[in-house]
Amino acid sequence: MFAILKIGGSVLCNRDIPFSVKWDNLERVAEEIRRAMDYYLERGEELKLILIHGGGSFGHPVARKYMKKGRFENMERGFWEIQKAMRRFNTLVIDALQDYGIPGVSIQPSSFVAFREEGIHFDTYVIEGMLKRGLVPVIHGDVVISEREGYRIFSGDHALPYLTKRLKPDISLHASDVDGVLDGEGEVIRSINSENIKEVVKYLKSSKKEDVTGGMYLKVMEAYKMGVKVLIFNGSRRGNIYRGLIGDESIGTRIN
Ligand code: IP8
Repeated sequence: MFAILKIGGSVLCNRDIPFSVKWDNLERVAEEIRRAMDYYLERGEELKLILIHGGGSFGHPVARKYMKKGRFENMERGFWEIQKAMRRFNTLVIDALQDYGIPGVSIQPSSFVAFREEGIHFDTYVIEGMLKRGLVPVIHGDVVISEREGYRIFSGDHALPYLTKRLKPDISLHASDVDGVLDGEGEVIRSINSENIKEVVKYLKSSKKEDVTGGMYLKVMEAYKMGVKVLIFNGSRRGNIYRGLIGDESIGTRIN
């Protein structure tokens, strides 16, 4: 089984308090990944995993400090400071994984990823080599250089579709703090496929809750176009990370 799992910053951090970790959730996520790895091992299989995490209350507050009218300023210091905040967060995540015997290793986008005119520049040779050797690359949202703007935020939401399209995992998992893609009544839409995609997109586009569904609309469209099985689910609920990794589709919305 080859899975790419993105864990939203809100699962691992208290959004309102800079540099604050939800320790219980972090430990639970590591424990559930361990359990999923053991599940496959017991069946003579292997879970190949790439983990992606967002900026949480580390990258975001620091990046905001250097953002003036939509552009980054004073980045001789800012690049260093944002990178450092994300390095701290990434180290905490990887330490939690290592505590459960999960061979997580750091992939720091600010060192080698860029936005170029033709698209994202992101060489995956090393990541693929790590996967072959049983390591778990842990990639995070970060600040990166950009050909047009000078600097830009490279989000977990850039990393997930990029790596999914390129590496074609068996499953691409989006764990955030919502239960899935919701319909007008607030119910989780269990499956999005060629039969209902038009209807779902029409609803997400027309919804008044711009901030939430604007993001969800893009996520759903992106996921649908990836041509890989995608699950969008709530990673703050106990057991869901484990269930997602073993392919239980009842935990949220399945796309494709
Ligand atoms: O939370 C943002 O990553 P995201 C990374 O996945 C920084 O959007 C540095 C703010």
